[in-house]
Amino acid sequence: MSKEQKVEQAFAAAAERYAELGVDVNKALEQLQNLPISIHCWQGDDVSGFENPDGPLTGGIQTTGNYPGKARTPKELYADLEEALSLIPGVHRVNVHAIYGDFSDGRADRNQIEPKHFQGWIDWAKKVGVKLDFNSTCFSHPLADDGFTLSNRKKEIRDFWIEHVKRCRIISAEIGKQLGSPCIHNIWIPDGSKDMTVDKLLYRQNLKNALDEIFSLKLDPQYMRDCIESKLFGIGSESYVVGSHEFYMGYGVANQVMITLDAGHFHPTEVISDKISSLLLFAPEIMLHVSRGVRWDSDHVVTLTDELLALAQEIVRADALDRVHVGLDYFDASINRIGAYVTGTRATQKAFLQALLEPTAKLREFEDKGQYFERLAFLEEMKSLPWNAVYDYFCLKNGTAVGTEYVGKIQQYEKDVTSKR
Ligand code: RNT
Ligand code: ZN
Repeated sequence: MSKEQKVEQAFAAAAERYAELGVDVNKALEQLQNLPISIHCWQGDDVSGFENPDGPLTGGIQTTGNYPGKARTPKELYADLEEALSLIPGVHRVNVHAIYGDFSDGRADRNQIEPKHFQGWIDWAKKVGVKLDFNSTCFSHPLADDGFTLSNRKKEIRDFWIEHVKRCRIISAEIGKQLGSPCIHNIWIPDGSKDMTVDKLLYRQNLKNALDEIFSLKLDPQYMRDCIESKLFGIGSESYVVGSHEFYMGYGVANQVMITLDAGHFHPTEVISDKISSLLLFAPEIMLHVSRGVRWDSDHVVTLTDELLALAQEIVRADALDRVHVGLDYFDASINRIGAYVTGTRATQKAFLQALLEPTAKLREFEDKGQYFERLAFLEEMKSLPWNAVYDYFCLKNGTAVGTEYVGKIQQYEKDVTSKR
C-alpha cells in the first residue's frame, strides 16, 4: 500500500470515530483550511532586520544561539519563507517588522520610512499568494537606548517615535490596499525600568497621549487595523513596564482598539487562553502572539502544549475564529530556522484541528446537567482520538509533506542553500 493510501485509510477510520461522537470531520478540515496563521518574518534572521543587521538587538528581548545560515537579505528571507510555507499546509500570512524594509537605495531612519521601502514585500506577497501584517519597530535603535520610546520624558524622543508609528500605520494601509486584505499593525514598545520607578503615572500618561495622537489619524479598517501589545517585564525592565496589561486593556476597551495577547507576557501561571472569553465581550477583535516561554518570556519554538490546545479550544468554543487573529512570535537562533517555522506553525494548526474536532455540543450538555465526571472523561478521551490521522490527510490534500517528511526536505534545503551562506 502506498503512503497516500495509508493516510487515506487512516483518515477514513478516524472520520468514522469522530462521526460516532457527532463531529463532522470535513467541516473541521474546511475551517482549518480557512484559518490563516500570521507567520513572523523575524524568526528567519534572529530579529536582525535589514536596517542595521549587525547592530545589537535591544529592548529587553533576546535571541540565543548562532546556528549557521540565517537570512541576510530580503531575497534570502523571501526564499526561506517560501521553503517554510511549502511545508505548511494551507494559505497563510507573513508578519513583517519595520526594520525589514528594503534600504538598498540608502538608509531611511525610522521617522522617514515610506511604503516604497516595503513594495518588495508587497510584490513578493502577491507572487507567493500570501497576505501581510506589519509591526512598528520601537527597539534596536539609539533613540530607544534609555529604555523609553513613546513614553519618554523628552518630547523630541516621543515625537520621533510617534512619527515612526504613524508612518507604519500608513505603510500598513498601503499593504492592505494593494493586497486586498486588512493588514494588522501591531504596536509593542519596550518602555520600562530596571529598578523601582517613582513616577509611573507620568510615563503612562505620556504613552496614553502618544497613542491618542497616533490614532488621531483615521485609516480605513478595510486596509489596516491596529493592535497594542502589553508585557509584564523584559531584560532590563524587570521592575516596571509602562505598557502593562492593565494599561492596554484599559486603552483598548476605551478606544475599541484590538489587544494583542502574547503568550509569554504574563505571570508564569497566568494563561492567555483564559482571557479570550473576557476580551471578546469588550474588544472588537484580538491579535495573538503565540509563543512558548520556558521559565521566562524566552520565545521558544511553539509546540503542542496543553496551553496551546486550551487557547485554540477557547477560540473555537466561542465561535470566534473570525475575530481572533492568530500570529506567531518566537525566535530561536540555536536551531535550523526554517525548521523552527515549520514545526511551530504545524503545532499551532494541530491545536486548532483538535479544537475543531471537539464534540462541543455534547460537552456543553454534560456541563448544563452538572455531569462533571462525564465532561472530564470525554475531554480526556478526546486527547487520544485519531486527530493526527486527520492532520496527515490535511497535509496530503494540500500537497504538503506528511508527518516527519518535512524534516528531510529541510535538511536538503540546508544542504543546498543555507549552509552555503
Ligand atoms: C516582545 C514582543 C514583540 C516582539 C516582536 C519582535 O516581547 O513580544 O511582539 O517579540 O515585535
Ligand atoms: Zn509579541
